[in-house]
Amino acid sequence: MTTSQLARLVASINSHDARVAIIGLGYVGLPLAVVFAEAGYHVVGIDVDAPRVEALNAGESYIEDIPVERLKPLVQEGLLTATNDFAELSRCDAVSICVPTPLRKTGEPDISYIISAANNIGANLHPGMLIVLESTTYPGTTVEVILPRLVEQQPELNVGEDFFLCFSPERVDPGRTDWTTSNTPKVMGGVTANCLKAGVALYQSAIERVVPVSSTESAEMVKLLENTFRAVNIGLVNEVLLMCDKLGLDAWEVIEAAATKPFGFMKFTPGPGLGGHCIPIDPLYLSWKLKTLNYNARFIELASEVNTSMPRYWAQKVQDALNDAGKAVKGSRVLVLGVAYKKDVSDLRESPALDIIHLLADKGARVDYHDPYVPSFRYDGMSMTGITNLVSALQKADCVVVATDHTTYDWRQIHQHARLIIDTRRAIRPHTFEEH
Ligand code: SAJ
Repeated sequence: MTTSQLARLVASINSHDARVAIIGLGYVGLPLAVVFAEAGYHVVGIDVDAPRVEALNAGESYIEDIPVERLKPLVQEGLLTATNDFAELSRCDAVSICVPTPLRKTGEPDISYIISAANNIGANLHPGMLIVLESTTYPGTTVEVILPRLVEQQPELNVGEDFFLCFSPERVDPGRTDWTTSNTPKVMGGVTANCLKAGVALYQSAIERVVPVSSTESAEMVKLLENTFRAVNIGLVNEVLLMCDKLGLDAWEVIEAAATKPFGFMKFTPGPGLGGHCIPIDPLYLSWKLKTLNYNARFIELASEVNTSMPRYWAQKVQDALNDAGKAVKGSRVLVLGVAYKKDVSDLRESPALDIIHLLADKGARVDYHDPYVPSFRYDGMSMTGITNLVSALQKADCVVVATDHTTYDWRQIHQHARLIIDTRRAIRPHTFEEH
């Protein structure tokens, strides 16, 4: 009786002879490559970005979560190599796809990176191979987009017998050290039962807990629920801010007090809007898919409407505050503190701080910014260089806007030198400065 391809693959996983490829060496792919290499596999990182490939092969890390002292030994031992040659896949037993899934300008999903990866894998598909998609995408992508592109190039191979296809959502939270790739539970769905067995066998050999679900579509939906949960709850607290404004209440006080409830409540905080390349985008993959099924995902649409309205709300707050001080926005000096999309990161993607800058500049304000993580930027048609002398800029500004509450800020100093502050993060709590 011939040994099944599954048995052969599982044997190579158990003996750690399996070669594992990771397509896409970003904040998801590189940590995953390191985790598999640390588990003892030979890992081939594949990326189209030549400088990244070069850096990795030199043992240099460009991802904050992976310090060089973790990466270098793996490269030196030959357990981790990088290339831009997809033909390497023909020598690999497993491949995880960790490529971006952005939105097009039209607001529709852009799965071009997934399609490119699927075509490259299809060209190198061989019996016994396991393919795991990790990129966040709409339910159905694995079966409707990846599978056909594998089978069309290797029609003699059958999924679940000759090769295995799974979806396993990434759960990386950049900058986090308590929950990492190896200790965060990993959901896994397979196209067939054998596919699931193959995916679980590989991932549980390197990750503490693997959570099997009944299909790839279920696994795809799990991730979208996780991020839609965040987008909707952030939208809710932003609307709580708008309501408290009308009621003359302090939204942060209300939320802090509600958060003392030890059960049945989860704290989110209002802010300048919704940034990052995940939370503002992933739920729209789900609402887009549901539209094709003639269903309107109302919570997602409403949350997006509220969250994207926040920069305008805060720009209006600046205008009102300057007006109360007898100043027009036009010609006023406004200093924005923090342009990254959230604290303690340098990532600008979808940052609402940039929308606030745009809106104020359009009203004629002279806008500067300071961000310890972003000395200068060119993004979305804007290019600015941050100010370096913070105290002097605080004193010169007619209004200071706290957009990103980086931990390194000295809020007492900011409170002392700024004549007018619009604080979108409630980072400054004067009562904590009063000498007791
Ligand atoms: N935000 C608020 N109020 C909140 C929480 C967040 O205004 O109470 C804002 C943030 O400032 C930011 C945006 O929402 O602009 C998104 O923040 P986030 O931390 O939810 O998003 P990401 O993209 O940094 O990371 C999230 C991960 N976050 C956490 O679990 C804390 C996680 O959901 C995923 O690993 C990641 O998205 C992803 O890759 O999907």
